[in-house]
Amino acid sequence: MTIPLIKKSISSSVLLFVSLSVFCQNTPVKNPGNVTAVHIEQQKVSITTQNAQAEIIVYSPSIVRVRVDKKALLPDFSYAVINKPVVAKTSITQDAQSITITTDSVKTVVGKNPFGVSFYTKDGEAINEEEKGLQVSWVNEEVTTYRKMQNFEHFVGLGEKTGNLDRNGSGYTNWNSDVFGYRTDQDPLYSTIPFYIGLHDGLNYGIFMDNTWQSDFNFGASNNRFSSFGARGGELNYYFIYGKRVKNIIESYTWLTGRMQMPPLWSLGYQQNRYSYYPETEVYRIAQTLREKKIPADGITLDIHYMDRYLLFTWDKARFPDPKRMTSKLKDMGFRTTVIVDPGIKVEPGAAAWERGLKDSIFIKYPDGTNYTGQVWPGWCNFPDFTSAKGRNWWKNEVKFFADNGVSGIWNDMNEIATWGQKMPSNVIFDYDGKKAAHPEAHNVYGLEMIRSSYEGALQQYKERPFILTRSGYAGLQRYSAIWTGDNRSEEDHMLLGVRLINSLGLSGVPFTGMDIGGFSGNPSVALYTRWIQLGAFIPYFRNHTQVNTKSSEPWSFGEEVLEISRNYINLRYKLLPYLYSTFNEASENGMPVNRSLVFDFSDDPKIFDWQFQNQFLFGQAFLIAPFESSKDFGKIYFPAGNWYNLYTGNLEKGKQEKIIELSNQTLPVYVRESSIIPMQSLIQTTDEKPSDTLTIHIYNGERNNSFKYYEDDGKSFQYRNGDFYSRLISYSPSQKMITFDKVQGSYKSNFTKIHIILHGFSGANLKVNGKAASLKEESYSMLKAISSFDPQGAQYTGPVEGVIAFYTENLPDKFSINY
Ligand code: NBV
Repeated sequence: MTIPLIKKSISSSVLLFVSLSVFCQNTPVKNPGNVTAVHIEQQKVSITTQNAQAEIIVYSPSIVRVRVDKKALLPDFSYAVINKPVVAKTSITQDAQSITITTDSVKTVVGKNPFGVSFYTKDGEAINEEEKGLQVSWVNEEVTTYRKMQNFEHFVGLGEKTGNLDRNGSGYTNWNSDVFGYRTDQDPLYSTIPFYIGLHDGLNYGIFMDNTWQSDFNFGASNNRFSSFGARGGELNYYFIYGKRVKNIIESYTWLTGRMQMPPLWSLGYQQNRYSYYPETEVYRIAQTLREKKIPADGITLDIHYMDRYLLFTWDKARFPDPKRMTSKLKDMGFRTTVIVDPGIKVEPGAAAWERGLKDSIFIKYPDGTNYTGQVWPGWCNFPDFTSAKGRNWWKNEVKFFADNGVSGIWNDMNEIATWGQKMPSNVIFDYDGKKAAHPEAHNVYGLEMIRSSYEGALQQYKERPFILTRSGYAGLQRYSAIWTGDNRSEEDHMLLGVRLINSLGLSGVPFTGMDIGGFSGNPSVALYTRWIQLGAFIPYFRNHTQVNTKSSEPWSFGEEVLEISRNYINLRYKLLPYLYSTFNEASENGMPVNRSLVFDFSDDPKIFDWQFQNQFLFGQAFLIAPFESSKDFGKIYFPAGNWYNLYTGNLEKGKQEKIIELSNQTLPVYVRESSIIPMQSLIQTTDEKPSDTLTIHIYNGERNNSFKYYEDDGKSFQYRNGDFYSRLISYSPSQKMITFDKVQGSYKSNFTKIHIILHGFSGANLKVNGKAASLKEESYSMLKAISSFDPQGAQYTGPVEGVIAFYTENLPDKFSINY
């Protein structure tokens, strides 16, 4: 039979089918195929398809988990997820075409011919759908799911990722990497958080793919059809999260992966750092100079030169003859000491830590049972297996070394794992908590399990809140540690990228974040340093750091003017600590970011994705920060909906407006959102010092209802968990013309006995406290005065129109309200 004959005898559509199925049979891309069996339980559907196994599990009314594998699903295990499904009203129905799983908030439809999973609102609006025709697919062991690109879909989050706020058009890989002096478009960087938020048509959702293998996310990069996510191995395992607002999605994601603990108060102060301060006289000189020059500070950090030849759990005794005496002297001066730790333990017979590790057999190994050896700072090293309980316990005991020497903070570096050559072999075996995993599966969680060990070790040894800092990590890292963005460069672009990285981490469940202020590699210009340190006052972890052999980078190293500006902004940071600490409380209670990309509050305003405005963020709920390159004389700012007060002049700016503003190196553009409630304290030089007895609360007039949960505790212990905190909700209702201070909660005695309320933009005519005319001490006031010594040249208080009222309240009832 000849080919033309066949062509004649069958229609072209049949021909197409024949050729497609021939194509499919031979394709290197494999799919699950059709559903062949379904087993329904209360909140779970187990599915068998022609080529795969799947499970759909309702985790909560708004969280649905999907698992798919070519083989039988393995027993459940995760380093990231800490919660099990909660009971949620669920209805599961099926017909020949599909299975429908409906909760109170989301409808999941599983197609049967072929298998595919899509998510809708209860009203049937598409939130996130399988891209028809492509399905879940495997190319060898690499598994991917393709999601239909929705109209004008925006994507944000994915943790520490370079690029734009809106990731549409970009693709990313997760493989924790040591990337010294990375480019501003480099990918991947140090940590992996496979969680993003998608937004379109007023609908918002999150996707968390819990898979530790190297993973890839594509948000319409090099294609016009789909977004996709997948991994180079393991099962497709993701959580779909539906939420009305970005905030609800972050809350659900951090319910799954955990939230930060309250940080020690000192870790919110200014931290002085360089690679490296030594010997101890140099450390004292730095501490002393900070005090003499009246630069508030709480922390000094020691980089690798404190160790004896970089041997972990040692001190270089020539440089630091009596570390305990030094840390205690520093403590007396109001400084906490943080030291760096790397995972590499030098292979050196006689070296105590290595001998102990060898004896306890806690190092990662080759399949033949010999320890893996890689080269890093100390020379050839072995590496503890933090994915084994034994390895973690070993490390926890070693951490005693720091407790014994009065060290307060543990800074985990090089934990990607970084080794010279950056190519750990694939056949290195990790315990993976008994399941055994080779390097490609364990790599991305190594850093997470290291900080878990450091955190738990510190808890065990210190009995106080530990401060842990890390460079690498995986989803859930916020439970143990703060993170900083590694080896940036002293360049304008890096300062702005740092802001986006921090904002993205905040959207990805990690509120306690920092970047090297001033830049790590290279030397910043005077102007850049100035702008960066101003910005640092509004960064959750505020640390100045620089590379070995760079110029000095302490605030006094750039001349008198820069010193004064730095001091002004660090002062402001310290006065804002009651506000910041309360904001951290929110982070620890419900996972909210401290630094909030504008998408957090204004997700339906497409303007905020504009590259010109994408670096703007809110510091907590009140402050709009507009970072610009220090080299610019003018900058364009976008005010989102609402009214905004210039922090320095009090002038009002209308929202939904772009505006060109003049820039000065004296001030960072900062605006206060209308209706904001901002508690502040008097200036202190270290958090060890008690502020004055007066808590000053600034309230800004506005059209928006607002509330702020003011929070205090002892700043160091875990007693707050037993109710030993002081908190009260302060609410502002413009429609009722009322400000309410709720009853105090908790047993902690506040640091403050007086409240000083400063109303910005209110008319003072009829102020009443609890219904009675208030005998108020009225005074004309300005924000400039409120943050005295914060006195940028030329700024004059010119608004708001109706003036500002300040009054003291003493002996007020527990709950009180102010009418105006
Ligand atoms: O320990 C030295 C540095 C440290 O200062 C820096 O912050 C880390 O990101 N560390 C990397 C090792 C290598 C630096 C080139």
